[in-house]
Amino acid sequence: MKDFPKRKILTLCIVHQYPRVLLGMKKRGFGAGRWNGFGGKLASGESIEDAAKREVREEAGIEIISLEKRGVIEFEFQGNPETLEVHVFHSDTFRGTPSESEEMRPEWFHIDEIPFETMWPDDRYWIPLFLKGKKFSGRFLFGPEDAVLEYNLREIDNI
Ligand code: 6OG
Repeated sequence: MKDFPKRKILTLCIVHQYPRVLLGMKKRGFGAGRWNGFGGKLASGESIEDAAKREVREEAGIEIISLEKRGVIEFEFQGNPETLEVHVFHSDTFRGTPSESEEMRPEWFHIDEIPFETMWPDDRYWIPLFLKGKKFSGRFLFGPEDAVLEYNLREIDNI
């Protein structure tokens, strides 16, 4: 049977309280061993924004009060017909204290000490825009060992 291109929608939320960001060490599953924002797949019937809030609650134990969509990034892996469409959210207000879950271990990082070496390789391209308050859209193609083979990234006015 022919492989039809598939698209999976995911959320990614980074809490940014200047001069710190809240990241989580992914303990299992896709991206395990890397620091990242919090997020995941949509539950059925759920809006993208509600999914973003739910994932932060489940993974970091905090209740997001306000969030803003800042970016949409498409990820493709060479030889894999699936496209990941990741909706990136910024939040600066939440209730509660971040706590470890089965999936993530949260930690605050100063924005000058973001651990890019232990993050998905695309992050060093778009996180600087994110921290400057820009909106962006992009696409990354990964090859062997998750190297970035091609990418484009642009600032946009509206998202
Ligand atoms: P689960 O499959 O565990 O959610 N994600 C990525 N984040 C970055 N920075 N780069 C990528 O490049 C990513 N691919 C996926 C989206 C996976 C989480 O990981 C994010 C979700 O927040 C490939 O439910």
